[in-house]
Amino acid sequence: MAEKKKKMPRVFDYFEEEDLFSGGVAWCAGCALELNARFVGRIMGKNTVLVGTPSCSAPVLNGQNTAAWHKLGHYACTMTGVASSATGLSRYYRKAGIDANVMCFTGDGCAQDIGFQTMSGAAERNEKMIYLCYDNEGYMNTGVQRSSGTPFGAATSTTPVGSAGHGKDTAKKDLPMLMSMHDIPYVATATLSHLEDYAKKLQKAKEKSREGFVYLHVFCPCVDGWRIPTDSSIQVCRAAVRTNYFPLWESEDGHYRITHNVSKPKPVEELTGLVGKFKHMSKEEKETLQSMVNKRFNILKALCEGTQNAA
Ligand SMILES: Cc1ncc(C[n+]2csc(CCOP(=O)(O)OP(=O)(O)O)c2C)c(N)n1
Ligand code: SF4
Ligand SMILES: [Mg+2]
Repeated sequence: MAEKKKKMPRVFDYFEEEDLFSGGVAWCAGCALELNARFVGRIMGKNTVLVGTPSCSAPVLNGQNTAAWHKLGHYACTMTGVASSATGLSRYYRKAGIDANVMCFTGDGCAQDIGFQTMSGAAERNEKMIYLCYDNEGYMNTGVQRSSGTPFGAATSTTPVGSAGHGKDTAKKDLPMLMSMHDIPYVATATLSHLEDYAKKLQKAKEKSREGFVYLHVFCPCVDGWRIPTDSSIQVCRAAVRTNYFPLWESEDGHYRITHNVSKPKPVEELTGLVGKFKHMSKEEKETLQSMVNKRFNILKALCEGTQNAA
């Protein structure tokens, strides 16, 4: 008898899982980080320990006074040592025979800059853990300073628009690509407008973190720092994908694959027009940003083609 085909879960199925966060939490209205954390909790489940750092996620992950705001395990860590602390936790759980997902859950400022050294070290050692970076493209919790994840042209409190400058004048660090060069079992990008794609990647992350280091990079708009309306975060995520500003891809055991093909990419202006931090940009500056986006996407495409049939 033919074996019954396993039904793939659809995204709505995940919303039947328990929401592990309480109803009222200390994130700004419309913050993509809230949807992100709730979604991650639903898919990762209660046997997950989040290793968090000072950031916009900290007030919620830490809880208030004696009350917790979620039902996940949580270890509050320094920004510099998050991946080393997670290394200890992961090794301990395995030694004690405890089945747990150890997940660093940090902002871009930690992953791309302050905690980069220990993260890169843990990846090189192929520690069995997941590192999830929610990328809101700056140090939001301390007042919207630029990080190396801030894109070219964006206005922040340390790259202001005025007589001495016109937003950030260097490119955004391509951290997911950098992490994929560590030769780790799994790297993926995801965002909140494409939840089915994101869910699959979280499921895969769980499996692959039993083999070694997994890196997930999640595009996560900040309504306050980006100066966007509170009901527009998902629209901004979608525009980032449709313009190839933030392509959705994965690298599994060194095989790169675009997981959501955009047949006719829109000009990057479709994204910058929605976001206050880009509003001042001149035609030439937008062209520079567009050529940066094109260049990165061509590298990704070449990697996908080059590794498709590789052993
Ligand atoms: C070693 C260290 N440097 C600086 C800080 C101050 N600090 C606290 S939260 C924060 C912002 C973190 O930015 P990010 O990781 O991107 O998270 P977000 O606030 O954007 O969610 C900074 C710089 C710190 N706590 N530790
Ligand atoms: S400042 Fe930005 S990232 Fe932080 S809670 Fe508010 S909207 Fe979210
Ligand atoms: Mg940040």
